[in-house]
Amino acid sequence: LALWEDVLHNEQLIPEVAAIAVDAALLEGVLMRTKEDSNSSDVVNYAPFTLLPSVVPSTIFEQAYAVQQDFNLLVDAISQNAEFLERTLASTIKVDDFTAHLFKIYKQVLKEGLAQSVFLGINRSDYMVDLGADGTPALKQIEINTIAASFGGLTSRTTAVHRHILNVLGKSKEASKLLDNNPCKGIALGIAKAWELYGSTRAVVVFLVADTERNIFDQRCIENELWTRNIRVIRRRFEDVFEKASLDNDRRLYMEGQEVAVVYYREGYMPENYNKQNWEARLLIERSKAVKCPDIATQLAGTKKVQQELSQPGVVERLLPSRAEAVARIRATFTGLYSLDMGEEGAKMVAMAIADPERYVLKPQREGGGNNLYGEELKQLLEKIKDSPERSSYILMDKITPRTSMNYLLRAHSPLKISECISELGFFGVFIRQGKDIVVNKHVGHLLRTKAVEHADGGVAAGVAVLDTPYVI
Ligand code: GSH
Repeated sequence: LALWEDVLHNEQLIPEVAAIAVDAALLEGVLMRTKEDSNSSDVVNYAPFTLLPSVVPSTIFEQAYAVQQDFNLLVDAISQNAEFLERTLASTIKVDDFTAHLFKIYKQVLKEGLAQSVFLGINRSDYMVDLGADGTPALKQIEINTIAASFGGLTSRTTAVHRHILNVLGKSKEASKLLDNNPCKGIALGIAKAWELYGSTRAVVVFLVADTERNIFDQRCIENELWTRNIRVIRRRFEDVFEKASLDNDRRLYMEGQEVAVVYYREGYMPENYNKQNWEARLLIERSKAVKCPDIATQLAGTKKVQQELSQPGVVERLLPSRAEAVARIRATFTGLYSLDMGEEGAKMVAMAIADPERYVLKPQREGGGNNLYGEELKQLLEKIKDSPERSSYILMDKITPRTSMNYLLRAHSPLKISECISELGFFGVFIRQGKDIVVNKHVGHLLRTKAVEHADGGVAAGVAVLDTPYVI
């Protein structure tokens, strides 16, 4: 596991190789707008990445690969189960406005009846490798992202950068072992298939994006794959939808006169993305005949409260009846998850977490990273809300202890220094259902992200983690 020892401590070599690595990233298009540059469209830099690939045990990698199609099925099953969503989210929507708003739209479109029978899911299930008490590595799910699951584009280009670095270091044998990875293509093919099923060659795909997207190149990777298949893509904001979109009598969605086949959300996953008008725009899209990726039910299926409920005995079993093997593969990745709902059980968990805050992570119903609470902060918050219904807007999860490794995290505008790091492995899945028929259920690639141990929480978009490549052994 001390794989790159010879390189890591060679202080003369590192700056030279780092400069080569940065140019390789620029050449390959591993790009992002930095925080500093985000307001000027003509300033671009490399996306942060590790100097060296990180080790992932092959058993772990294969397990995560094998379970992805099961998770796709599970997310889809939840999205179709109104009774389950209603019951599971009942306590959450009383105290969490964001989930409540999503849920209101969900109920509204269900009542009206869905205009589209094609469903496109692009999911990313994220894991860490837990060492447990006896040091045996175990794959544990952190969360599943069902909306705006990012970095499939850039990660498709990162492997080439790490291959080049290893070649430069005289490690061509190791370079040859880095697995090919192209989630960008898989995601684009999923959108293309949904577009085809929509059935109008004139219709466009809308990428629903924010005003300024630092991660625009990741989005462009997918966008450009669609253009090469003669599928037209337009980028629009909720504001544009509010001002310029409309439905016809058949609930076909029109954007500035163009019919929309697919809406692919890269925005809309957190409360800050919405104001009154944006909620209206979201409702308009949900009511429409366009294929939504994800539809509102699938977004709700990705909430922390649902994740916690799934860990209860019998729940996954009931959602996926007669799929015992899939259920076992899914269950094997679960770590301890606990409800903080009002009542005796919840009160017991609150007390346990206050007594031993280092054992747990406190998670609100939020996406986008950087929202979780740990240690002293966790304790203080729980002490404050322990007798209030507000506590049910959170769930509690066992803290995972992954193995650490040393690496250099290369980030524009930051000094070069060695860091003790932990990694998070994600797998992308693409799922398409038309009515009752599963048209696509695929695993389309992986994403490894690495961050310094001092950051308990946060991904690449939040400015914490960096892109990495798994060295699978
Ligand atoms: N709007 C940006 C984009 O479209 O790339 C960011 C979207 C975002 O934060 N997505 C989350 C994610 O995949 C899931 S909701 N984050 C991974 C990371 O930041 O490392």
